[in-house]
Amino acid sequence: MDKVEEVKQNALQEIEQANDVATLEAIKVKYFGKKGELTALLKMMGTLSAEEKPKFGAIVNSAKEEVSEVLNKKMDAFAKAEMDKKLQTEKIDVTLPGSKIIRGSKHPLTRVIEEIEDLFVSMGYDVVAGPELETDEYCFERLNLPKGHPARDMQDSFYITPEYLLRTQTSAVQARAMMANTEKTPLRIIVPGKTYRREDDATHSHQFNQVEGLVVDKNISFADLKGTLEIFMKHMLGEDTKLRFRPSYFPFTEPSYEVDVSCFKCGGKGCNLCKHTGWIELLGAGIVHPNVLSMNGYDPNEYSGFAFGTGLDRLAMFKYGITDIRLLYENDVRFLKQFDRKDD
Ligand code: 2NM
Repeated sequence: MDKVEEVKQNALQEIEQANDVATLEAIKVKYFGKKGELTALLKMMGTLSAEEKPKFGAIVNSAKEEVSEVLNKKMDAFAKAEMDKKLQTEKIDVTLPGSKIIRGSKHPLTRVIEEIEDLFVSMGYDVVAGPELETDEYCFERLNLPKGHPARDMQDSFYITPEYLLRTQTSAVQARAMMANTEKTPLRIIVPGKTYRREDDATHSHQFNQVEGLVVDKNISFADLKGTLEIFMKHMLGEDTKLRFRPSYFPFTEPSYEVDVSCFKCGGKGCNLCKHTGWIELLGAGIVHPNVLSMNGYDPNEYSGFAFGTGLDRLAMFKYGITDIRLLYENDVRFLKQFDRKDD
């Protein structure tokens, strides 16, 4: 029993002198662990008589309880002190000014799209959107490209199933707009949006942006197309811009044209940008094929129309002097920051 009292006093003294949690943990192991001194005392009971056992057990247990209570109290005190210290040093002053977030800038493609939308809306057009995952029906069939048409080979497309593909051009939306207009009233729409083709280099991206326009009305002629594209290009590239129409082929228009603009770098004299021709090819256009009108519910004897399409990436590149199309899709802030404008 003297031994119990001695161990207890030693333990209490050590606890008293401990200055940190680690020391207290060590004391806990020293006295309460598997090979601890208080644990060892309990094990001694085996050597005692049946009469002595309960008495001795009670004394050891009361010593254990006393030591453990003092130990736990001191541990709690240390933990609290540590928490108080943390709360002090890690205090956050919510009234301090925040760190500045640098304002972003509009992507050059967004600028070009918005500029085009504003112009065409001012001329009475609607801006229309449609699905990027298209059906064969709207991407080809309703645009005068029946199955087996050689022009389908012109496009290397991303097919998802034999029926569904990522749209190769936004004209699919124009077919949708013609079908959706069940009253068959005149249409004036532009469709800006993402399109997809299987190509990828400095001038081609597998995903690119287009805008296509469609006007369907009575007595629409080539003059309307020419005047509209002139307004469009002068607005985008400068009032001095001239247009040149060359005959071409598209399945959805007849006649069809490739449209060149006079080089805005050299003014048509010839330079490296226009490959010394003075012209830059920028648009495709034409008079809507009568088959397209009738396949989408318009009577070609009553209505006529014009349509055009251009790549927004190319337009943005020319407008801002960007030399690699991939810069438009890399999201490099050093590139994007160059298009910051105060007027946004
Ligand atoms: C182009 C070039 C020429 C076009 C045709 C149609 C529609 F819906 F009327 F058939 N939409 N867009 C068209 C015509 C697009 O892009 C180079």
